[in-house]
Amino acid sequence: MNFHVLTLFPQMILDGMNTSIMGRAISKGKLSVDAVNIRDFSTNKHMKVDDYTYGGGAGMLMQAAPVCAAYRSVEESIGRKPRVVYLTPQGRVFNQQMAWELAQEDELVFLCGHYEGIDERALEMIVTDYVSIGDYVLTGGELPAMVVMDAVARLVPGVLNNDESAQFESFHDNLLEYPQYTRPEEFEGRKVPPVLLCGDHAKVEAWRLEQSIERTKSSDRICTKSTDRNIRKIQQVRK
Ligand code: 6GU
Repeated sequence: MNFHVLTLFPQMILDGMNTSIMGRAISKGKLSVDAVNIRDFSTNKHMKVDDYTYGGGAGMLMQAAPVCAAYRSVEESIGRKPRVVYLTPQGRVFNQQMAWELAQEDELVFLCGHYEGIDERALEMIVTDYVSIGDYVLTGGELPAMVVMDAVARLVPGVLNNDESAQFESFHDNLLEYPQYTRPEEFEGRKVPPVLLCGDHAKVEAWRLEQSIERTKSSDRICTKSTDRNIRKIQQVRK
């Protein structure tokens, strides 16, 4: 998977993505992250990329020309038209299904806006997907782009090792994670749930599933179309 990020702050992307699991995946050649500085495509003698909005109002807008030129440099380097994700509070709210869909691509372009946004004509010309990461306002699209890239990258084969990927397999899909414990058995008076020490694997699995379902039900999130199947599974173990 090759990520191309169009941004005024390339260092933020490179620093954020060359760390931990993403950094390891880049070293292994499973991922690449290319940060394209939109300012490099300004034709203004002061390298200006923004201007006042027609019709008035506060704030500056990123101009169409440098944004389109930065995009075209990527299109040229990969030799075809890729999907272009524009990070904006006006977009579709990102979720795991969107992560799976984006993970099917070989190349993804992320467009990060700043100031009050980007000239609508550039968006019409190049953007294929408008994505938000939630209902709150951030100062720019770089953090949202990194959030989306992290969620997509961990679905790319070879990015996670076996231990890291085992925890999101099989019927635990669509459920929140169960609570987990490591040594010691008692910490400041709080004991590990005894079922986890009983050695009965089926019992442990049933308890974890039950905890997952409780957590999912008491949250206002995640579609639980697998819940009925999971409840039957717990009942089977109890029989
Ligand atoms: Cl994608 N951009 C900005 N600026 N703020 C956000 C966002 C995106 N998603 C949530 N808040």
